[in-house]
Amino acid sequence: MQAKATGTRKTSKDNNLFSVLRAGFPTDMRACAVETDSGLQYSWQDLEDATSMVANMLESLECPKGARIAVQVEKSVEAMILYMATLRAGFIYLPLNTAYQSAEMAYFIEDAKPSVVVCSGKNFGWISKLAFQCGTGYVFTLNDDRSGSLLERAAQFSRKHAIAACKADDLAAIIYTSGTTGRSKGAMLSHANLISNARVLQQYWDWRSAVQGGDVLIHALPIFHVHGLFVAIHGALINGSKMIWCANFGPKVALEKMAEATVFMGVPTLYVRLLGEAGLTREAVRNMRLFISGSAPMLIETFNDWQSRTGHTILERYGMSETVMLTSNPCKAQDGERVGGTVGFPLPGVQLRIAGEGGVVSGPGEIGAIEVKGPNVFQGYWNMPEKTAEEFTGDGFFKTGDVGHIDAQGYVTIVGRSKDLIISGGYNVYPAEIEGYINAIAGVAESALVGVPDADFGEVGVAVVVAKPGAQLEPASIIAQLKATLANFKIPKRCHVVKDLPRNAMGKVQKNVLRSHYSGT
Ligand code: MLC
Ligand code: AMP
Repeated sequence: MQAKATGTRKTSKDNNLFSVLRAGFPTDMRACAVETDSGLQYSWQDLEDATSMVANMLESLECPKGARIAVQVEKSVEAMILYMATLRAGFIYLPLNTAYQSAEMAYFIEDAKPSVVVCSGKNFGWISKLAFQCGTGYVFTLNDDRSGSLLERAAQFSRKHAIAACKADDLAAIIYTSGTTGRSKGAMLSHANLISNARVLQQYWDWRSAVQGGDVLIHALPIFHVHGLFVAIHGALINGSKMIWCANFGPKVALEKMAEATVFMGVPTLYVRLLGEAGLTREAVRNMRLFISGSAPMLIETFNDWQSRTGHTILERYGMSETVMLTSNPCKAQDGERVGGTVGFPLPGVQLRIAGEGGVVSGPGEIGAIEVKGPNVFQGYWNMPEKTAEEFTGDGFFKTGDVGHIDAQGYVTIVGRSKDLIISGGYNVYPAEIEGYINAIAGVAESALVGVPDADFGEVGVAVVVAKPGAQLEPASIIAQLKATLANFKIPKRCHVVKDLPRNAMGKVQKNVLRSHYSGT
């Protein structure tokens, strides 16, 4: 595992990520902190009051130190307030994708054993049953219209709250990422991990204070993954910058909001969809300072089209759940140019190296496994010490599972992945998990899921399935059965039933053969 930073054992409220974000709030607490696409306004004082009330409420439950607060709710400002309040009270936030269905939720709840679960009112019946069976003490509801038992209960609590003291390496959040074996792993991120990354990005992306004209962020991403939850929210809060809050991404609304905003963050699909809008012109984005893309590879055509349509050069950056942000193309001219197809330089404090067959490679352009070390690198996988140990080198570098190279100027390019992973519209889909579900369908002998290029989502899954002797399989029925069980983004967009799967001399399925055969089908 990675070496621990010094001073991590001291307990102080200054180690709490919430303190650091709170210190960024502007002096004028009446100013607008968040404006929603439905016209609601929240001042900085509203955030201070509401996070205090929810934090007091959470503390009143007398959960043990290190308790997990698992949350599966639709995007709302109140959901962000719940995240901030969890930090404020010193508990561990565990966000869950709203697309997860019961089998997926059962796994997370059984694995993480949260003390508190917060879900949408419409899911209370089945989620509370699951949670209480696993020993969860409290299940609250929170809806995107500000109704639900969480806020009703919090309304009875004080607007004053003393931020919980913690150690720097105490956990702030657990982010589940699927695994190549099909079992999701909870990446444990400490307050220090998240604080270091938020501070580095504030500097590197040159966030402007109110005095410098004041950045305004369009927040259009989901808030259960690193990109929307940490990179976007922390970026705005630590800088005291207003957020324009979109409950869902819609290219028309996002484009309209650009007249009042300066920063936009998106996965490549969001840029592809914005490029589909005739209204995307230089004039429409004249107020914008910075467009940031990440979470998935961006096609060079998208990068170039954006430049010619808007006059702006997208800043591509690279990160992951286990490490938050690792590299970024330059923001300020003095740091260099933004080069399309690359993910830029390692961020200040991040060590990034390329490991080849015989050890660390030194020559520019040599391709190998990307390994990283730094104050942003996570504390390990929840309840999986052996898996954690496997993912670190002897000298404390984390093996990202991404493959790339570094050029003579120091720009990092990702060329592929050693992990069998499909990234679709910025969501990760692990073939092993989906194949497990397909193989469990009656009449299926075996299957393979491969990622093929897609103009909208970048990559989408295609399932190739072999039937047991005598069994009749219908692709539509396979898809329908998967839809009944799995999160929607994991569903293969197409399914083919074949006689057998191509294998190499070792008997291993040749996914590259399937990928090229089914591309464009
Ligand atoms: C939705 N669908 C998807 C999908 N999203 N299928 C594959 N991949 C996806 N990402 C399904 C829907 O269920 C629907 O299926 C069909 O595709 C069309 O849906 P849609 O209406 O077009 O989808 P939409 O709701 O508009 O969502 C698309 C999207 C969303 C791109 C806005 O996927 C999204 O917000 N992605 C961002 C993910 C993200 O934040 N990633 C960050 C991870 S952090 P059907 O069958 O019902 O029609 C990370 C680290 C880092 O990676 O570096 O940042
Ligand atoms: P997640 O597990 O959801 O955090 O996804 C992290 C993975 O997304 C990384 O390991 C990369 O494979 C991929 N990724 C993130 N940013 C980029 C990027 N800018 N370009 C290519 N891949 C990226």
